[in-house]
Amino acid sequence: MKLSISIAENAGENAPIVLRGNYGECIKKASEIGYKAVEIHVNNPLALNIEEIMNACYLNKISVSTLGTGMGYVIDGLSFTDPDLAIREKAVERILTHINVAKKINAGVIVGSMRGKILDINEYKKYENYAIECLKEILEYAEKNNVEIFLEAINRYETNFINNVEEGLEIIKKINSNYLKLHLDTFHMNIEEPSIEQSIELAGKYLGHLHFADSNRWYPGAGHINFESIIKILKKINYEGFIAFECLPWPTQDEAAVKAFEYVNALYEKIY
Ligand code: LER
Ligand code: MN
Repeated sequence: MKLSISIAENAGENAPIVLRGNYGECIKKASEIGYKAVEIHVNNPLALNIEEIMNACYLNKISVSTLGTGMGYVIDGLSFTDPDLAIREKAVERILTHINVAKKINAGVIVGSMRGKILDINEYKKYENYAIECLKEILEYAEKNNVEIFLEAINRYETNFINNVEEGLEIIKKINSNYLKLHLDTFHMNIEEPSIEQSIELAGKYLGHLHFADSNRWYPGAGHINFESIIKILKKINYEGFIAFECLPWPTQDEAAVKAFEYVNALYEKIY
């Protein structure tokens, strides 16, 4: 099992990013706890000092699993469903820049909040087509650069577009690229899926990336999600991707990072 942890140089107080601060220090801390990778959340990927990050990863024998792109929506308001073509183009451009960085550091790129929202439910198709156009352009570039894109199902309180496994698979099949995979997050699944386990099974070979957080967005073990049965299903479908912890940094970032790792790692050892 490949465990990863979300890190960011800066993140909002209530953002579900565990380790915050200097990238080198976050990477070192993650490695010391036992993580195999880090997930970097960044708004402008051009601001990353790639050499410094690669060097810290090399020294600490750790990799970058994924780039989280949601700040592009939260901070800059960029989305694939914006009625303004110029904003949609900027959103695509931002993800293409993430792909350039991801290629250099051998990571995948997450598309979560940046797919946007359906602004008028009576015009669902129009907004869906905007997103499909953007995703097609992104996937064409991702294929050329050999970078995987992970499309995340997000709960109804954050968006009304692609809330669950079924809706995620529907879009993925429309784009029809081996480089576009489904990304599931246990926090969102706990709200949207009738059965987390059955939905993971339904995702099957399309599942490319996972976020683990408990029902309250705290570290796994702090809420009521049954991670033991989730790990059993992941084993059953031969899931080989990363599991990245995307939790609130509570009660402290260090405690969340350690407790998440210890809890999930112990369950894994019990099952495998
Ligand atoms: C992004 O991965 C996500 O899960 C969102 O809920 C963060 O706001
Ligand atoms: Mn997530």
